[in-house]
Amino acid sequence: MKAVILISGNGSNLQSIIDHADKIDLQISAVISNRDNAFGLQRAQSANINTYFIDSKIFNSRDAFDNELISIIDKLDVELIILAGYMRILSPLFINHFSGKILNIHPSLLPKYPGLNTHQRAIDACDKEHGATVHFVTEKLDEGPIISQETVQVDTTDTEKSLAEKVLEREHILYPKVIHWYTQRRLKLKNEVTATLDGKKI
Ligand code: NHR
Ligand code: GAR
Repeated sequence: MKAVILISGNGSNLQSIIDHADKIDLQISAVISNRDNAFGLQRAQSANINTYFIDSKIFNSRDAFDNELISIIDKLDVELIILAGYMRILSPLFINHFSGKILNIHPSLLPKYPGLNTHQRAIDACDKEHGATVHFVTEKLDEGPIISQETVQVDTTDTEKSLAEKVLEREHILYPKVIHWYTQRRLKLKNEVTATLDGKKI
């Protein structure tokens, strides 16, 4: 199955997906970044994957930016859009155009801690457990149906950095697993609100 991957930064999840691509029947048609200095762009180039940088500064609205994104992705003719550390909120225009085809990995046990700074927020709340979530992307930020989660223990000695590293290690296992369910056509979004695996509600 053909997919496009959207990134903004380091791209360690992108790397993990590249490394698993053959095993999970995934063909990465392109990697798109909204930041020109994203290290993930270099990772993609090293793997001979086409890259695009879209500069938000040359568009005067979120819709104008997302229209450019839509036109690139439409030409790629992909069945799946994978957000992997993509840090820009997507407009309803984009979400409706690709409804049911967008996955995101978020560094918290959603519905806890949508948005940013999730690791520090888990530490500040003295949580004993933290983790990562893969969900379908819908209009409401980080509120799309949850597909699967990985949990880590939070130690009293953990810092934001050490916790982020522990969570990332699990993300690198979690995301390829869920993407494989999708490429096998076992995973669907029904009526914008329900994720199903093998026809059963998750
Ligand atoms: N778009 C929609 N419509 N729905 C979601 O669930 C989305 C989304 C776009 C990205 C990833 C998300 C995350 O996993 C994601 C989910 C960016 C922000 C944000 O506040 C929040 C959550 C996520 C991604 N972005 C700021 C913005 O104004 C910019 C922040 C920055 O550049 O540092 O776009 O966490
Ligand atoms: C990951 O922890 C991912 O869950 C998180 O950013 C990191 C990206 O790392 N995503 C978000 O916060 C989305 N807003 P990576 O670039 O090394 O894959």
